[in-house]
Amino acid sequence: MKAVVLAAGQGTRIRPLSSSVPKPMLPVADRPLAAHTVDAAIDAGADEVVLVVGYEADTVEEYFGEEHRGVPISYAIQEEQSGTAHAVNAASDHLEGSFAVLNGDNLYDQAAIDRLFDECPAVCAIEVEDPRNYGVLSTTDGAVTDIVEKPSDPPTNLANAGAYAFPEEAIEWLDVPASERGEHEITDVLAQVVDRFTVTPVTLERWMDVGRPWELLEANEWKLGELEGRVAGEVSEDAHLEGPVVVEEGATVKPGVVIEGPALIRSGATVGPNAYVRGATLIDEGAKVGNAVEVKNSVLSRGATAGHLSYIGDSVLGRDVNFGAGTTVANLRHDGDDVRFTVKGDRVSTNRRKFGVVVGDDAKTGINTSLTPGLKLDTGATTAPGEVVERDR
Ligand code: TTP
Repeated sequence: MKAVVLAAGQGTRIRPLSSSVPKPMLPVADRPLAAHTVDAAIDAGADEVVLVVGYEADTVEEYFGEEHRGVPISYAIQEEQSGTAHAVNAASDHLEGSFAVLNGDNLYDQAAIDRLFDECPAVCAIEVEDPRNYGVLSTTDGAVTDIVEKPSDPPTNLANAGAYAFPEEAIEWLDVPASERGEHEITDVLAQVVDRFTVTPVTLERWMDVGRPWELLEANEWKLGELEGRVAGEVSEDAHLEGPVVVEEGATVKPGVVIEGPALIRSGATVGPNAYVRGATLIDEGAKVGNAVEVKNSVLSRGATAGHLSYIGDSVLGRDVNFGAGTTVANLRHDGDDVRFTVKGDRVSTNRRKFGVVVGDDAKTGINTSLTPGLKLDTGATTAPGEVVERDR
C-alpha cells in the first residue's frame, strides 16, 4: 500500500521556529519530525511514500531524496494550502490501489499504524476525556458510521487522529467542495468512504499533533525517552553519564560534565567542560554547551551555542542561536500558574507549569540577559548586555 504523508504546511503556529525550516523538518530526537511519520508508514509496510510538499519544499526533498530506507519516495506539490483533501488530491496521480494518509507533523504509536494498514479501510482515533473540540467518530458494531466536527453532544470519546487507510475508490472522491471554513477537508472524503465501506476504528495508545512550540518539546520528550544509551563519540573519563544518554560519533563530552538522560548529543556537538545536562534534552548537530552551562529539558537546534555560565530550561533554541555568557532563562512563574505563550497574536496557556523561551534561528543575546517564561525571540533578534526581556521581540 502507498502512503501519502502531508508536509506542505506553513506551520504558522510554531513560528518563529518554522521561519526557514518547515515544521516537518524540525528536530525530534535523532531525525526530523516528518521522518518519524515516514518511518512509521515504512515499518507498517508502505511500498512507496508520496510526500505532499509546498512550503520550503526543497528542504524536505533534500532530506528524503528519492529513496528512504530502501522505499521509493515521490513528491507532489501543493502550491496553496487549501485543505487536507486538496493536499491528498495533489498526490492523486501517484496513487493506485488502496492508500494510507498520515500527517507529517504527527507522532503515532507504531502498533496502531500497523493495524491501520492491516485493517484498511480504517481510521485512527484517540480516546479523549472531552471530545467536544475534535472531529468525533460515531461507531456501531465496531464500524465507523459517521464523523461529526466539534459536537456539543459527542456520540463517543473517539477523536479523529487524522490517519486513514482508504480503498482505491477514494482516489475518485478526493475533489470535495470547500467546507464552511473554506478548506477542502479529508474528513469529507472519509464520510463518503464510511457510506460505502465498513471502516474500522483503530485506537491509538499514544498520539501527538505537533502544532505549537511546546509540543515540539513534548515530541522530543516522547522520542528521546525511547532511545537506548550508546556512546560512539568522545567522552572524558571525568564526565558522568546517567540514564539513557546517546553520544553520537563525532560528538564530544568534556571533563566535569554530568548528563542525566534521556539525552541525545548529536554528531559535531560539544558539551562542557563542567556542564550539566538533564531532562529530555536534544543537543543537535554542531551545537555547543560550554563551561558551567546547565541545560534542562530543552532542544538546542543545529549550531546553537551557549558558551558560558548560562541556564536554559524547558526551551527551544533554533539553529545557530548564540546565548551570550550569563544568559539565564526563567521557566517558572512566581504565582505557579501555567506558563502562557503568544500563538498568532493570542496569549494561550501551554498547560505547562514549567516552560522557558522559544528562540528563532540566528538570534543572539547579550551577556547577562535574563529571559522570562513564555518569551519568544524572533529569527535574528538581539538583546543588549544585562537586559531583562519580558516582551516578545
Ligand atoms: P495544520 O497543522 O492544520 O497546518 P500547518 O502544519 O501548516 O500548521 P499551522 O496551522 O500552524 O499553520 O496541518 C495538518 C497537516 O496537514 C500538516 O502535516 C500539514 C498538512 N497540510 C497540508 O499538507 N496541506 C494543507 O492544505 C493543509 C491544511 C494541511
